[in-house]
Amino acid sequence: MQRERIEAAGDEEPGSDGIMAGTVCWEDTQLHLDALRRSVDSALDGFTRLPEDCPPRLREAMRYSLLAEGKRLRPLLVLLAAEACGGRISDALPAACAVEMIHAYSLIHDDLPAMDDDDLRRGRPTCHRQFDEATAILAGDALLTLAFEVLAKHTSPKEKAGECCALLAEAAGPCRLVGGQVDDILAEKGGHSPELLEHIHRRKTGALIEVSLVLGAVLAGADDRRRRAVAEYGRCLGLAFQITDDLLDVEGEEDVVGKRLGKDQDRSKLTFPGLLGIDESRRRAAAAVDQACRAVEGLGADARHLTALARFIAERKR
Ligand code: GRG
Repeated sequence: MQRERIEAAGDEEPGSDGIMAGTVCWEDTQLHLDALRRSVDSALDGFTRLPEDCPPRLREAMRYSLLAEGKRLRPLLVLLAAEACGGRISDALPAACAVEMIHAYSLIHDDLPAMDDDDLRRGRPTCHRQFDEATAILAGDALLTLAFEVLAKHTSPKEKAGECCALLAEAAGPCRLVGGQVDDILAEKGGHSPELLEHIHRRKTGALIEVSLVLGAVLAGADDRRRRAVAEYGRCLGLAFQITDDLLDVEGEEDVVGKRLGKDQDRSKLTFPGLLGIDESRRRAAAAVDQACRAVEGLGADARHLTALARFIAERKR
């Protein structure tokens, strides 16, 4: 897995002639994202160098999952939204890390035997396989709570900390991330429709993606127009991301994606390709990306990297 590019496996650029986003081409966006990703990784490392009171095994499990090579999509979205709204990357970095911690916790718990029962994540044994189930559950719990500690203590400007905690809690809570996960599990028992599928994914996958953009906008002090624009971008991007994830489960390469594939079909899971077929799923992902790009058109050149990233999402290989 290479870290120099934004994890597009293989050498091809998204789109046959490269993506031009405003005045910037994909290579510029990649360089920018690489630099931002390094800042995120270094901040995540810093936030998880926990004091001696934290049992070493717990710290190790938290860091094992959190610092593994993920795409860092959500923290990048926090930072790019802040940038698109005229804010400072340094102000948005703690929120970016908090969102990645929530994401990592949700992956650890999703992989547990009681849920998806997966052995492989981010190209390595899942947390409960590497450690044990109890440690994995607790590492997830600890990342979830640490996310809010980081947000409450390190948000700048300080007056925004309460609003950011509330936004993130709502997105990760019973009506959105957790609720979407519950409905996804229940949907395995039947009642399939495209509307239900979209409703589940807007919460299970979309909520964290959308809130990432909103947090960036809030920290940049964006007005309502900008905030709505990036939120709409996030809503559309979340959908495109999930459809692509479902397509990768059918068409992807296991060693590139870094997790077991074909499992949605094995478990008759509700998926976009399963319900709509591959071609219609691709069409919907492309339409959602177009809609995402249109949503941030009014933000001008500051949103160019958001546009390029959206185009990449539907082309990703992992
Ligand atoms: C346990 C509360 C709870 C929620 C679990 C995250 C999740 C909800 C389920 C994971 C199952 C899944 C494949 C969801 C589809 C979208 C998704 C979250 C993919 C993983 O995110 P990436 O591709 O992963 O951004 P990396 O490793 O790159 O960060």
